[in-house]
Amino acid sequence: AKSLKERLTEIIPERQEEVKAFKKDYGNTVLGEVTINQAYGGMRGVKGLIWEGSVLDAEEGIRFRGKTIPECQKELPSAIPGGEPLPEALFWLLVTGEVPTPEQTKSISNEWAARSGLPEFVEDLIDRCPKTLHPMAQFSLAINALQHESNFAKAYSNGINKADYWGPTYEDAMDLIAKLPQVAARIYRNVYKDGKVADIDLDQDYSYNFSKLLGFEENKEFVELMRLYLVLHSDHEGGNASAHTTHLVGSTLADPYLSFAGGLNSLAGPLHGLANQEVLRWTMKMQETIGQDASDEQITKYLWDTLNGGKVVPGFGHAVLRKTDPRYMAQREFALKHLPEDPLFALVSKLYHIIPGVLTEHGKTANPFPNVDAHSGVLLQYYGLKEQDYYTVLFGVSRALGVMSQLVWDRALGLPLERPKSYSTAHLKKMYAKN
Ligand code: CMX
Repeated sequence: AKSLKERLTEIIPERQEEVKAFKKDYGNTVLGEVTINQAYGGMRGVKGLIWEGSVLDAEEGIRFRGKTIPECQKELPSAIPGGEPLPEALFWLLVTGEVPTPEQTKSISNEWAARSGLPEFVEDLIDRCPKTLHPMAQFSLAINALQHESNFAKAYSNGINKADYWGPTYEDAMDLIAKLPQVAARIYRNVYKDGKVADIDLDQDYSYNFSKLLGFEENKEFVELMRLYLVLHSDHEGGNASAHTTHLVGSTLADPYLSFAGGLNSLAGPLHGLANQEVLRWTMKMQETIGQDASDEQITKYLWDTLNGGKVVPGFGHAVLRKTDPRYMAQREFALKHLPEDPLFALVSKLYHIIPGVLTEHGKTANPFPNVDAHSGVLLQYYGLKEQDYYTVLFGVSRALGVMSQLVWDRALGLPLERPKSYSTAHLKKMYAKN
């Protein structure tokens, strides 16, 4: 069977030709128009990006290379029969558009384990961070430092031909993904535990090893959750802040490490990835304030207090989605299967039924339904990974799969420096205002 790089070497010229021919026939086709409201409104709905791995539909949610989450769960190789799909297999799918065989999936597990070592100075750097530095800031810091290892940066300074950019980008992408569990687990063990990180098992899969480094591998269910979690958070087309930032930074030919660090910094914002930490905090605070067995009325009142305080209800709403996020549903299914009796899950379920009505009545949000972040915390809590400030780091490890696979395609397709047009209000008024 072919390795991922061998398969890519075959596919890339075909896709390059495909894009060339498509652009030749349709290059001047109008994709959309942009209103002044959209320019002030975070470019919501503006069509202006290419993203190969996934496309988001407002109603049905994400598809990875055309496959829904339940289809991925059915078709991608798993570690145990009928179990959750392996993130290795999803990465192969995102990169190639093809479902890998179990052997090909295993080859990625082995490769990531083999590439996982960190340079000593990066370990030292993480170890010297104060425990009070947010885990996401530590994560970003460490990824920037890993730039020291970049094949792409070295090849560029040695004068690599444009046509060959994708090769060292791919090598960096594989190294970076491989090293993430070591970085992320070191932060976890330093901030919350004894600072000791276990050794990777070279024959195990990525999620097992990440769980092992964190100290959770003995619980098989937790390892399965990790596999599902790393699949679900991987990719959500190109316009979300972490994906777009990685792509934008990468478009300057900054190497994959610098690009991904940029993506992590935007994931660390509370309107994006940090929402998973905020959800749990908000839910626990609610429990503290109105008690374990609060009535629907008490919960509703608490919700209105949040909204009237000028705050968002974390984990609900979405810039593109207009229905319940299928990533939320996949986690809910997992909870129904593995922790149906858990009191915190019961509360999360209750919120799932109450919040959309309240947000609808509030009348502002375009989408009152839960997103991915509304459910991840309760699962992690159940298995004892209780440190909320750490949750976005897990999101970040997963997000690398999507953004790194796209970065390889950015270079393979020769996508240029991104540079959209902006205007000042004064200039826009001069262009359009009647008087
Ligand atoms: N609670 C309260 N108000 C909300 C809301 C929520 N959950 N979601 C949206 N709104 C408000 C917006 O703040 C906005 O108010 P203003 O007009 O006063 O500015 C209004 O409703 C319209 O916003 P929208 O068009 O529905 O949503 P946007 O595309 O602007 O923003 C998002 C999308 C996700 C930032 C927003 O829904 C939000 O803040 N949700 C809570 C945070 C969250 O869960 N983020 C995680 C998203 C998934 C992820 O990236 O990880």
